[in-house]
Amino acid sequence: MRVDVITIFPEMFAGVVSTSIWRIAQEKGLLQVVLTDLREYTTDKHHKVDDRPFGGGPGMVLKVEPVVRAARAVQAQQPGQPGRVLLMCPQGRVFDQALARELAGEERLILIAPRYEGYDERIVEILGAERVSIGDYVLTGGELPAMVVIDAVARLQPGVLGDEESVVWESFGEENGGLLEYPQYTRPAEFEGRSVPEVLVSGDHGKVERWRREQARERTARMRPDLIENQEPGDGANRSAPPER
Ligand code: 9D3
Repeated sequence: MRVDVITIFPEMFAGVVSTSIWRIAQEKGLLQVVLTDLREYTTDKHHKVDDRPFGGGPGMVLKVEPVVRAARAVQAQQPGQPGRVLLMCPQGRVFDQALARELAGEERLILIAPRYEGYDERIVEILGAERVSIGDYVLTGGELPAMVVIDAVARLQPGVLGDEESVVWESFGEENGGLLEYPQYTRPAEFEGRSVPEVLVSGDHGKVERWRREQARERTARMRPDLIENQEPGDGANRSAPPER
């Protein structure tokens, strides 16, 4: 999979792309992250990527020409495979595991990470871009959201994680049957007067299994009741459908 990122801050991605799973995925040839500096696609002498909004109002707006030129330039590097264009945007479809899985099946993604208060709407129209948000909180730009999307998609590429984890993912559709994780403990068995739950050291695997299922259900009901409400009894699938945007 090739992921292009169009950004005015490529240096923000440098540490992440060269670390951990991303580096391993790239070394194995499973993932190629290509950073493109938007400023290189400006045509004016001041390399302006933003301008004041028509009609007035506060803030600056990302200009259409450099973004469209940059996207077409990276698309031309792999003719016949334009790729899905994602525009990181607070008003977008909220990113979740279902979208991560959908995107993981693509050969090519082009992520546009804007700064500023907004962007020229023609970027969406011309590039056929899909708006993607990572949740309901306000950040200073689309760079971190782009990294979140790449991270979630990269770990779903076959071969990126160990076999064990990918098999779990395939058989359940959702990790842990759509529930939150059960609590875990490791050595020492006692620390500052706190012991690990007796059942975990009992050696009774059936009992451990039942305890974990119950803990996962109880935790999910308490901390994320929305995950339980959307569950079809028995199968662990989460069928909540986000609204079309
Ligand atoms: C005044 C309206 N603001 C929207 C809530 C303007 C605005 C604030 C912050 C526009 C862009 C930004 C920067 N954020 C992103 O570019 C962004 C984002 C986010 O802030 N939260 C969650 N997902 C995303 S994806 C891109």
